[in-house]
Amino acid sequence: MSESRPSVLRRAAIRTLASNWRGSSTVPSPSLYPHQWSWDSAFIAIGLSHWSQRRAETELLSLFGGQWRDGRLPAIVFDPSVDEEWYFPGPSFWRSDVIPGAAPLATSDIVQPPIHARAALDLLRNAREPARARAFLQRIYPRLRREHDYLATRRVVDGSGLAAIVHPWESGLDNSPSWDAPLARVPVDRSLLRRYQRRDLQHTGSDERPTDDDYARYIRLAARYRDSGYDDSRPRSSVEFLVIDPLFNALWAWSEEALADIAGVIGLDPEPHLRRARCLGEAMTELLFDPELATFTAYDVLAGSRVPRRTVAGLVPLVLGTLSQGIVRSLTQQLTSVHFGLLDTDIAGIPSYDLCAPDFDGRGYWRGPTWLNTTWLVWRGLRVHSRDDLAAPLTEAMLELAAEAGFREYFDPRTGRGHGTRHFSWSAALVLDVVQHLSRADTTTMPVAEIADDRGEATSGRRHPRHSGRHAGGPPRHRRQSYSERPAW
Ligand code: 2M8
Repeated sequence: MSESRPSVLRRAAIRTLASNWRGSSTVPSPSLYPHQWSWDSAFIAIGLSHWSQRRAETELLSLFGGQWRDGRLPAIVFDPSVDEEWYFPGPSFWRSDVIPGAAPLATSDIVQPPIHARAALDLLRNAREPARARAFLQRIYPRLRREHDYLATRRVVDGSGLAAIVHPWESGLDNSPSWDAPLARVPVDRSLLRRYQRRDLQHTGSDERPTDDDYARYIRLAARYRDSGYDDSRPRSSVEFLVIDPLFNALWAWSEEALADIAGVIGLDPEPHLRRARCLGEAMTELLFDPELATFTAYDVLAGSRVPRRTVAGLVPLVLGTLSQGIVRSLTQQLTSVHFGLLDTDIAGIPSYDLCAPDFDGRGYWRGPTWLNTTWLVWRGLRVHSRDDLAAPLTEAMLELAAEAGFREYFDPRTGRGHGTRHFSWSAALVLDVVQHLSRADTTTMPVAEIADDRGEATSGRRHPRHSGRHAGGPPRHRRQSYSERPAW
């Protein structure tokens, strides 16, 4: 009898995660992204938790090894054994080593969407050894709380109650069309591209990456933030990009709800976290929901107005159980409309941008392609609101994309073709989560108190290598690799 598709995908996903493992963390991609990325690690840990509870814990703990004294959780923790030439901007650009209060490891200095508490809670839900998972939560809770407190004390702007991002990279959706208008006020200084060399184009085609003008602006914004000493209270007149993003804030609120559950599990008061989650949800509805577009949008703080673009970031707030019925209805209508085509059999997954927009680009990075992480977030949101009728086609779509194109970085929603880098970790990790969801009773919506004390042996039944320090072993080390067109399965 031939092996079922979920089982083939499960094995392939584990193989990808195992080969991208660097001893205490996982690289998003062995070629394009050879360090540890913040929100990637959260998705990866969720996938790992179905295979090796210990690795999943190590993944998150090693990420928090890069946390700064002020609670900031940097977007990248650099692997010191990887050549600086491999990835730009690397440690010598960010210079975290000269910042008082930075971590002893080299890190970048901007943040990424705060989904880590949610990942930590999923680790408990997926754990074969819940007692061990509870001890892990005890250990990581203070770090997660500090991550959120940094946002609450340093990033909330203008009494909005919501966190602002200071760089498009902080959104995770780097070249989203939502940033076009806010970025238009950032001058393009082409000399920066001579001074600093882009490395991404050595690994993938320029038509699948942000443009040179985008990069000139990214470098300028990052350098100005760095040169201010990463000062979140610098004068507004010197700030060129300040945006309140619905995905970022929704994940913060969703993680705050998770932190409430974690606090309960370890015998602490969940109420402050629940209160903050509620406030975030209400503030988002007030400031970011656009009744005309019937979706959440970004708010450009410097312009004092919303950015009227329909992107997947506007649909991710579905993860919040506290949204009003009216808003949930708007978002599900939006998803099934011609703009995102959820029930259209010719559209695969959730496109990152409005299919009807004149500048929709099916292979343009975050300007149209379907990504598995944002599709997975919408899938989780649909299940929060018991819309299994809409979640089911997404389950199928995510498996189909991976089975047909492999664990690519992203996919053209109209053709299902894979684009960007290969062997992409969060694609593998989240497919593993979806496969697991199919194969057993789903625990993600179960009250944490009902999680049994003992679910048997350690997840994989295998032993994993001893962690001999950070990022021991594995490619890439100072050399390029070539990869076959299709994955091996
Ligand atoms: C992409 O972002 C990095 C910069 O942080 C890059 O383009 O070099 C984004 O897709 C981001 O969301 C992701 O975390 C990162 C690593 O996968 O790559």
